Amino acid sequence: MKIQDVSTTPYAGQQPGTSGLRKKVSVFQQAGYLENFVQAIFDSLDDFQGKLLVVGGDGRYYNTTAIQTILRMAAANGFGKVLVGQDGLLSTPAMSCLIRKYAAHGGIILSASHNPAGVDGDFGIKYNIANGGPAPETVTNRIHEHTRDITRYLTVEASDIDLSRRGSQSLGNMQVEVIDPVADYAELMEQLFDFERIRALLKKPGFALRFDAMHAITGPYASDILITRLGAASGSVLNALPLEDFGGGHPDPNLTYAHELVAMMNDADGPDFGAASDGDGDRNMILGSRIFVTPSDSLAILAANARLVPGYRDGLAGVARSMPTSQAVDRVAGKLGIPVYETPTGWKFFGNLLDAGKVTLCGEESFGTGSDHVREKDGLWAVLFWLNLLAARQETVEEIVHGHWREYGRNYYSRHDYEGVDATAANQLMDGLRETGGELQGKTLGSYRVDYSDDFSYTDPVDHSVSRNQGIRIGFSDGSRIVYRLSGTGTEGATLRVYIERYEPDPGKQHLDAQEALHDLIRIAGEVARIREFTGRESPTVIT
Ligand code: VG1
Ligand code: CO
Repeated sequence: MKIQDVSTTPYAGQQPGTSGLRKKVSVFQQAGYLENFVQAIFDSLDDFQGKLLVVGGDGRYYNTTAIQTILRMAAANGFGKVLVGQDGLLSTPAMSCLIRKYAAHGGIILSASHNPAGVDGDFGIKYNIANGGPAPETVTNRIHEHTRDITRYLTVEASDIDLSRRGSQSLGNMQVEVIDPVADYAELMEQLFDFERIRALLKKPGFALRFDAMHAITGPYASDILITRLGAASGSVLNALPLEDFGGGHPDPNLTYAHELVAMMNDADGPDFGAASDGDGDRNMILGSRIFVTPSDSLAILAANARLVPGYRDGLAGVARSMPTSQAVDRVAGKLGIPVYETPTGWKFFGNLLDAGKVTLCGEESFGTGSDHVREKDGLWAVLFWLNLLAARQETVEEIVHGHWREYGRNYYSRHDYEGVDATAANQLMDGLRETGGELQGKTLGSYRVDYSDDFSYTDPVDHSVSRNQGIRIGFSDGSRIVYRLSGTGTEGATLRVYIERYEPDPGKQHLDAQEALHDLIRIAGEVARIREFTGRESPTVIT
């Protein structure tokens, strides 16, 4: 094997965001751009000679090109073996499952998640460590440092690996094994959930299910698990074929982008259960007949009912949620007498808590839910959890949600996104909030009294690392909250996210439309941050 030492110069801005490095495809296509970042990953790792690496992506444009480059570089850098999904496909949770199951040194995921794909779309790359989870900030910072003074990368001259053929091939001294992307993941799901019972539910006359894979990675996973293994009707999985441009769509499972499914579920004769996942398969949206379950409520409901599911029969050690996620799960944890942890946005912050056995379930308001079965959020896992609950409780989605609100109260919740705003203006808005924030305490805004206002800072309870500036919080004396932060996953301009929450214990007042119930707080949020003034926008681009 002849190793080539190729000289290169650094590219600015190769800093991983909330979830890996995401840029336009055209940026990744620049000579040496991908190679620099991959070499920086390898240069930041210890003791990987002869070890196992897992590689795969969400099937978007540039996926297989990038994989061939990475395979050659992995061989040149001294990995012993690489597992790669057939046709280069692996969902993010399946990647996590494989790293753990085969004790790999780590994995490289090619995905920009729900960001649009195609020649003019986005591409992304992310490194996961040996526990199967996203690299923590200590590692991503080290990778970024390496990208700043990189002078060379290593590769080998070799022809492309045939990614369509399962089995072993060699690339220099390294072995490449092309594997079924679904099988190991599906087996793990069979261990956690009561497939027998779900099968019986799906067989019930009149019970209909629709899963929208949005032409992204979950198509093959959903078809295998829901149709082949669980016996759902053949038309149950929509848009099942992964396409390089995701069919021109936006595989972000929310009320705006999954409108086709939402419309179907709102139909009087619509299905009983609906769900969708995102580009890389780690998100989930849950719908019942004419009801949308907010991700924050979903997390709380899964926690409250976990003992009904075989994998969680013994109960939960604790739960964790990202800071902007609603406090609904806190109430469940309170009742169960288990701890709840509040982390910054991004799944990488859950890894230490899961590894230390401090939490079993965790979730984010951004349609992410998961558990200690892997170290990523997991879209299909959440779908199976819900199906298991429906089967065990013999209730509809609506009955379960309404019953939950009656018992715990309802946390009205909404997130308003202002996408693609001017980055300078967005930063000025955040700076303004940081300055005025301190003066708000004790003040009254509308009918709400400010209890605290701060810029969220997190100290990891396991390794004691500190992450600052994770979002501005304004907390009110009745438990209501407004949170502001800028997105760390976008590739154009800035995206301002405003999260609004209000608690309603009275069952007689729990059935308002969320926007209506949060009306006053939404107005306050706009005024305090002077959103219109800074962004020039009258209203958000996406409301969830
Ligand atoms: C968003 C979400 C965050 C999530 C991240 C990655 O980040 O808010 O909760 O972890 O996307 O999800 P940001 O920085 O844009 O708010 V995924 O499905 O894109 O891997
Ligand atoms: Co995703």
